[in-house]
Amino acid sequence: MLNVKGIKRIVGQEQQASMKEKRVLEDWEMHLARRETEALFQEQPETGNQYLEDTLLRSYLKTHLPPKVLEEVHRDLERFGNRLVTKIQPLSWECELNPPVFRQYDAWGQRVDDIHTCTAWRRMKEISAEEGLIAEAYEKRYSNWSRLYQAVKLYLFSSSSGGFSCPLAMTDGAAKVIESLGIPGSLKNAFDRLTSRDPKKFWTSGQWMTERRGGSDVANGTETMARKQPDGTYRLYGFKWFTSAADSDMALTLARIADAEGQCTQGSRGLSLFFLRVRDEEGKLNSIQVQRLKDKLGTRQMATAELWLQGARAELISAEGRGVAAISNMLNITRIHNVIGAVASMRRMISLSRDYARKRVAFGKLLKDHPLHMQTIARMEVQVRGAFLLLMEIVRLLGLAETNLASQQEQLLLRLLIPVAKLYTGKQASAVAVEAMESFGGQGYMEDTGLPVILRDTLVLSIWEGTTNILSLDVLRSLAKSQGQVMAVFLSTVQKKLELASGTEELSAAVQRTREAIGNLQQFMAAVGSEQALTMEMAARDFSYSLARIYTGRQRQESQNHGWAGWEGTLNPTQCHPCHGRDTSHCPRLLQAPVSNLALGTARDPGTATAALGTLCQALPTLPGNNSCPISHPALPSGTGSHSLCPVPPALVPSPSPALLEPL
Ligand code: MFK
Repeated sequence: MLNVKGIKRIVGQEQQASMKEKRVLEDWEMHLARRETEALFQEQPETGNQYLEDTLLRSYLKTHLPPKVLEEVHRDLERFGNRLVTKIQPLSWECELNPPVFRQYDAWGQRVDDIHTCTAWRRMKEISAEEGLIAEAYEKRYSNWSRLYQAVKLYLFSSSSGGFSCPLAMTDGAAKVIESLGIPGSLKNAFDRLTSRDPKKFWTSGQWMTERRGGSDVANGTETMARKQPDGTYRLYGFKWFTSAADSDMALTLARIADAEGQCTQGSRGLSLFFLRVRDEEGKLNSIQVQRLKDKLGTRQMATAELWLQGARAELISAEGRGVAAISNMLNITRIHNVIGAVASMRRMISLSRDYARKRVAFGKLLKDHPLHMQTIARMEVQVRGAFLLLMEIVRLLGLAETNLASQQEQLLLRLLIPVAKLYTGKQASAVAVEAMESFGGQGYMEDTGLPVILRDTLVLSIWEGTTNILSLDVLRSLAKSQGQVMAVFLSTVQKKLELASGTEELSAAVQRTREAIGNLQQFMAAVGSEQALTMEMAARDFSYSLARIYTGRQRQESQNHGWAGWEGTLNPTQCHPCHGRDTSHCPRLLQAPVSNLALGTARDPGTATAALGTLCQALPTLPGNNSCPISHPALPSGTGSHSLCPVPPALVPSPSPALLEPL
């Protein structure tokens, strides 16, 4: 009985317990259900007016532009910054969600080859004209500063453009080629349209260089043939394998002119440059068939197509056999646009990381209060600052060259810095985008945050417009063609600036380090001078990275020396009790504030904050196998890939070494 009673009691208790459990479970489920209807578990990172928030950009303009120009430019950029956040940014996302669609045949079997783009994409084209994103550089309202002003607008536009930066790059390149040819009468209409501010008139251009046999080896890969017509025009026959922004109005392209027997000269000397309209006035394709759209990893907003040229009518615009030399004007412009895209995507990722760090709580405090997180962002900030200053230097030199104000030395420097900057910032941007993505945790990996789009679009920057190795060889080409003069100008420019910076105490370690790097570079060049060209080719990438690091190191030192970003002392010894009255220069507690300020973009003096980042790392105990960088991060083992975060460049070593193989 007892047992039975006991059992009964147990059964009763179990029933009661399970009802209680059920109620708890129901409450819990209801609670979860309620939570599901709440808007967000985490706050979304956002950015405001990107011009107003970019302290380095604003202080650079303030220091460099003449006051009258600055006043007008500032007003326009502030307005443009607001337009970007409120109107253009939403269009950008629409472009991503509505990629171009290709329809080869209509319902009745007619071949139409229609590339349908979304309204947001077409609106981007109108906005580009309204904002004078190409016009600004050619109107030269501000003389040599017009090019820099245009580049700044493009930099702000780039990460909100939904991929429209690509057609703009090629449009700018085409306008540059036509301008460099003296705007012949037959190309006047095209030039006016490419540089128009009227959305109804504005044209974009393609740059069709890549064929089936390869994109880099243009000299041997180009099969397209040009047949002269009785009226002096040409008809082009060939297959263009990768034509970006295939919805453009016109294109510049390379082809081989066939003689009466149909024979063509092979190699680079057989290539000539042609202009063609993609469609006629009625919208009919110019004897071109669209084979298909490319299925790309990124830049999906933009139509890239394979095109059959089946007698496309074209106009020869270079001297016969001078096609590569003529299109190199376009290449140099699109490569600068590539640098703009790289700096812009780094800036965007860091701006979002920063905002997130101010909102996201983990382990009981905001991310911005975690020193390691701030150090990671600060290192990225050092990268983007160097890249930005390098970009500004290039567009400043380009502006001088385009207004006949550049000395021969400045022209040589420009020729060298374009491939150096393109190859270096392309790699930096991918590495920074990946690093920044991590700062959002799992959210960074979610498609609907838009962050993976930025990463995917960034990855192409080291590939198109010449891969890293091709650009490294272009650096060697510029050396060879100038018989070493570009290097002489490079070294004398850097050394002159170092002289100026050497009087500033905080910069002495950085200046010393840069001098060592230059010494190594000179030693390397002296040693390789007597070696085979193969040695130089093997070292071309490391060599180019060294040039980029030395030049950006110099630029950063200059920016600090001239206070391009303003200055207010950030180290206050009294804040640190344990250090009080002693040497505080390596105190992590004190250095943490400037590093956080650098990461959050609130540093009044980013140069000093960058130095603090280096000193902070210096204060950490050295791990075995470090990459012996005394400034940036001696605590990290070699091969971790973070060496280039160093505010001053590492030494060049002639043979490939793990520390130099990757920019990050
Ligand atoms: C957000 C950013 C958006 C960017 C938009 C991108 C849209 C995507 C469109 C594309 O991807 S189009 C494909 C891009 N393809 C390339 O970039 C080709 C890469 N290959 C090279 O750059 C090769 O180095 C090159 C084709 C130029 C080599 O050709 P060659 O015929 O072997 O060149 P060669 O014989 O060394 O040089 C011929 C002439 O051109 C020489 O002049 P001279 O005959 O007077 O001596 C060179 O000095 C000159 N040249 C070559 N590159 C130059 C240059 N001049 C100035 N600057 C340069 N970069």
